[in-house]
This record gives sequence, structure tokens and C-alpha cells, in this order.
Amino acid sequence: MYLPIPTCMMIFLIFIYSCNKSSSGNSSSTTGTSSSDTAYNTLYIPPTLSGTSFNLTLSKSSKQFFKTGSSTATYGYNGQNFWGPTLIMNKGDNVQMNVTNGLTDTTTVHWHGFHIPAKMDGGPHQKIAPSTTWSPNFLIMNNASTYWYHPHLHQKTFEQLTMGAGGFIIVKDPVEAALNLPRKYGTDDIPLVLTSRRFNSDNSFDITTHAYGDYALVNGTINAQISLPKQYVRFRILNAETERAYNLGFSDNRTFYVIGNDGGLLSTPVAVTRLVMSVGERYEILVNLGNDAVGSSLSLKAYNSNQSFGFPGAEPGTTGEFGSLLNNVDFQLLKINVTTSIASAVTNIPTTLVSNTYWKSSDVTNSITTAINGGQGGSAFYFDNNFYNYTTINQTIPLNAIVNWTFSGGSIFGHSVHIHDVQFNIVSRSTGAIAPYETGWKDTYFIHLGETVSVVAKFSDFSDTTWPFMYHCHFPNHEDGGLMGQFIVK
Ligand SMILES: [Cu+2]
Repeated sequence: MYLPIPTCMMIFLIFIYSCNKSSSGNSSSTTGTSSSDTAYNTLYIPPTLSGTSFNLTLSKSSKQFFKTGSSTATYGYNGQNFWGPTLIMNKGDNVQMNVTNGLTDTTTVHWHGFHIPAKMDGGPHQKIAPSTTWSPNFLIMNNASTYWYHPHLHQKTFEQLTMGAGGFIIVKDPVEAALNLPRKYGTDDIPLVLTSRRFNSDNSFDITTHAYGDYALVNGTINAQISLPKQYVRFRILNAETERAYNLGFSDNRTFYVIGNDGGLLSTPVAVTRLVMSVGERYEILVNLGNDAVGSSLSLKAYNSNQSFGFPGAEPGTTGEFGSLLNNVDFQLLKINVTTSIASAVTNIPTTLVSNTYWKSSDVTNSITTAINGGQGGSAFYFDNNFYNYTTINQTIPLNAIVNWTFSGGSIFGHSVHIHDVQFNIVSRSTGAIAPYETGWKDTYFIHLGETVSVVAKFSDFSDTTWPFMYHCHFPNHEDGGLMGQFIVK
């Protein structure tokens, strides 16, 4: 899977990396950031759309990532030059979505994490031809949390995600609103989409299949910094990588609090100093800046060095399909400059959040086991001895079944498992205990090399004998390669 290289070579290549491309220049506005550093770029915060009717148009764009050289051809929704607006929705609303494809290539838009009818789900079957508009509508049944939208066209997902297509969805509900949590978007409630890109010598994205980028992008910003108030601050973090997992922490190793994951708030905040995020997962965290001096700074970092093989991004190579300049090193994601607190600052966190009742093994009515095969010698992965086939229904699940779904057999590498339609809870991991922050509602999880993992979910509300839901590895290169299956609920 990788070729070890000497440490001295590694250090040399990292030096070249840090000297070679000087990052630019979204003209950092430095208002109120006395300690802001011109070597950094102001973190981009996506604009918001809210209400019950949302119009999205995906188009070609371009973005200047580096201080010198050419801009990079990108995709963005609604005129954005990378990523798209954050959609803010309320649980209980019926929403009308109108997605226009301004590309010359077919696309789809999947509402990742949503419990909605299969024909509204935006998987590979809901194709949007160029210059046409797809208009699904659905009831928001999900809990307050952070979700996302992204292309899901089979064998085009890697390319379209790499070009920048994607965006956040924030769902609000009265239970979350009743808690004393930071929720001023862009001020003390900050969305962070973590990814990385590999650039060609002309600054275009390398869209040939590879697992890892060379430059960390946070909300599309290289070398990002933000000014944040001296109080508790909330981050809504999404790993939108190809394969890389992130072992997140702060530069002074301070404790922070996980308050929510994919499908909603946890029952209680979970104190951690490190948080591992696999592709497609979301976590909401609180970090206390109340004891930091105004003008001081700290960093959110990926502590990705010294991980064992099977942790995506642990490979020591710096080039090629499985190498990267960011592999097997610790690297900075976001410099945080502490400023004065805002009015009605959140200075304490609730000791309890929401009351969750998860499905248990004793509730189970049906079981599914899925094996991950393939991958030998860098070849493609697939489930149960079959590559994904657009016309094959791999599983049929009775409506209202409570299913124990077990994935196993990843004997080559780790993967990120995503099941559409449902929020599940993880009931067992063969490698050991389930981390406390993983106990909440989830739609995506990391399966370690060689591990067997079981989750329990109820497949309620939406039966359809025609339109399937997907289950797949959320590494877009793996799903494009065939590590995907489909199920109908009836
Ligand atoms: Cu995979």
C-alpha cells in the first residue's frame, strides 16, 4: 500500500512544501484582529440561505488559492468559487429545493444524513442533466445538527467533490434552541469543512484519482485564521476529504467538548483532547476561549503523525496515489486569534443536552451483514463479491424493520461507512470500546482495518419499490470504484 522513504527525505520534502507555494491572499480583512498575521488568510465563512424554499445552481468558477500564479478552476453553488451557501432549515418545515445544473456534465445533489423519501435523496438515480432543474420537496424530520449536500453521481463523485461542489446544512429545532449554546453563525458558531487538494504546476486541481491532497483547505482557505471572542465557541466540523482522517486537537492540548455528531446533540457533552473524524462525519464541539488573553492565539491542528497503517493519511509517502505532503505529519488547520467577548457571551456549557433513546440490540427484527472485498494491490474495493451495479438491488428491507447491520472484512485498509435514509447507533466495534462521543445518532462511521462494526437503525416512514437508497464507503474514490450497494424499503 505504501513505500517507506527515509526520514531525511521526508523532512526535505516538507521543507520544499512549506517554501514552494506561498498561499494567498483573499485580502484578509483585519478589523479587530490586532494579532492577525499576514502570512494567513481570513477563514472564509459561507453565506447562508434560510426559509422553506432553496434555489441552488452549480456552476464552474475559479479561485485564487495562492499568492502567485494562476487561479484554479473550481465548481461552486450560487456563484461561490468553492463550496456553496450554508442552508439553514427548521425541523418540521416542508422545504422545496430547486437545484439547477449549470455544468456541462450531469450531476446529482444528495442531502447527506436526511431521513427523506428515496426519490428525493439525490443519489445516483436522481440525475440532473446540464441546464435542467431538479425540484424535490420533503419534510425536515431530522434533529437539530449539521448535515451537508454534495454530488453523488456514480463515478463522478470524486471529480465533482474535488472541484468544490458541496455545502453545509444546519437544521434547527426547539430542543436545541432551548439550550444555552453559541449559535451566532460566523461569530461564535463556526462551520469548518476540512479537506485538502493536490495542485498541478499550473495551479489547477489534480483530478486524477488519488487518496490525499497536499494542501490543507478549511472552508476552501489555505493557511486560515479567524478572530474569535473570548468565550465558549462552537465549531461544526465536517470531514469532506477523499480518504484522510483527522486526529483533531488544539495546539496547547486543551480539553474541548463534543456536544453533537452526525444526527444530533449528544445526551451530555463529552470532554476530549483529541477527536478522530473520518470522511463524511460531522462533529459539533465547544472550546472555551474565556481564559485566553485578548490578543493571544492558538491553533486547531491535525495530529496525524505516528498513526498506524490503516489510519487514512498515515502512509509516509509524499507522492503518488497514496502519498501526500500532509501524510504522517501534524499540521495546522486554523489559527485562532482571541478577541473581546460579544454581548450575551456563552461562558458556561450545559451539563446535559438532550434526552436520546437509541435502538438496542434487543430491539432488532432483521439483520444484514456486508463484507468489504477487493483492494488487493491498489485495485478497487467492492461489497459482497460484487462491484456496484446501478440496476441491482442488493438488499430489501421491510418497512419499520429495526436492523442490525454489520460491516466487516476490510483486510486491506480502513473505510468510512455511510448508510442513507437513517440515523443509527453503533452497538459494537470488534477492536474495542465505542468512544463516548460516538454514542449518538450517526449516519457515517470509520471502520478500522480488519474491524467488524454493527449498527442498529429503524427503516421507517419511506417505502418505495422503485427507488433505492445507497450504502457505501464515503471515500469518493472508493465509491466511484464500486464500493457501494443499494437497498429498497418496502
Ligand atoms: Cu473505502
